[in-house]
Amino acid sequence: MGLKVAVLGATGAVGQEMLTILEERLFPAETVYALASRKSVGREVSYGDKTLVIKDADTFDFSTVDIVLMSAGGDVSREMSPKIAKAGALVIDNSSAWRMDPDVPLVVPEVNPDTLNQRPKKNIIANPNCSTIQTVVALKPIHDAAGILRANCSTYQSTSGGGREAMDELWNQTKAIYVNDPIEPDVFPKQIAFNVIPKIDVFMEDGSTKEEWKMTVETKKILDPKIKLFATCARVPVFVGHCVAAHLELERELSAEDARNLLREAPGLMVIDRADEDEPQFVTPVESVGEFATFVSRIRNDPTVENGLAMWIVSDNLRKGAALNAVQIAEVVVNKGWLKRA
Ligand code: 11C
Repeated sequence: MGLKVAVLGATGAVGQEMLTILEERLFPAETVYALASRKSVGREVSYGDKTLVIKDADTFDFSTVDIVLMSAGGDVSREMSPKIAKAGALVIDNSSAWRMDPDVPLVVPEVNPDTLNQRPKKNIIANPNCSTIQTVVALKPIHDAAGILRANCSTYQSTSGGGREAMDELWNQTKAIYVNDPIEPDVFPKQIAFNVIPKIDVFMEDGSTKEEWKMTVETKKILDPKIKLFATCARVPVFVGHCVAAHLELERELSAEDARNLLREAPGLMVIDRADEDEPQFVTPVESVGEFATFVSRIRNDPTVENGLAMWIVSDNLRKGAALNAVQIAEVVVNKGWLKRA
């Protein structure tokens, strides 16, 4: 018998990608339910060539499904995930609510699949933050080969990381500027059109933002607690696709050419890197949209530190940074045979 799957938060940008990717990757679902808050009940969303009608997440009977992909924000997840898990469905949650809970695995299947050697105690698995996911996918092969001591990362994050309203704000401000209308920032703290904002999420006590903190603590949990990672995260006027400029200090020397070859062989990565004025090759966010891969370009040795290596990492934040990673986790779970109807 096939699986019964629910996508909670199905009207959001990530929820819709979850439905698309479940269908694209032929996830073995017999039935897929699209759930959201009461105000969206009755709306329609696409699942391949089918149309699903949104049901009310508050009244849905979760004992009837095997797995729930959640993208409904931290507050909803904190309240609902334990109830869903208790009803018997395994939760894969895209919010930050459970990521640092020691009893909840934080998983990127290409990086730490071993964390799923046992069924999670709480029946909840956490999906990391989008900029963390693409960073650790690219850092993992380098860390295995040469040991990363320190990573200094600058991010250039698209507006879709902030959801549909954030994308709309970029669109509306861009139009307003062309017709000389006033700009009124709402989702973002300052004008996003034709601008760059070095603040994503709230400020913490030490002056870093929560997005920067997430990159540090999540990388430690997923890849290696010994890695020292410092980040500056900025929002750029791009709709989809996040970029990370990572500057690494390694334990052992690794040439840019050897790094390129390692990354070419590693799962989930595609190296597009040619520093040749006649035929330059590097990836920008626009080219990453709709792709499964995380792209690595501009791989160079950094002579200003011992064993320095720099790279430019680009990924579709709604896919590998969110929905795809969640579906990949679900695929691992199916292969483990943990789901009652599998
Ligand atoms: C952004 N990275 O681009 C955020 C979105 O912790 O899952 C994802 C927030 C999270 O704004």
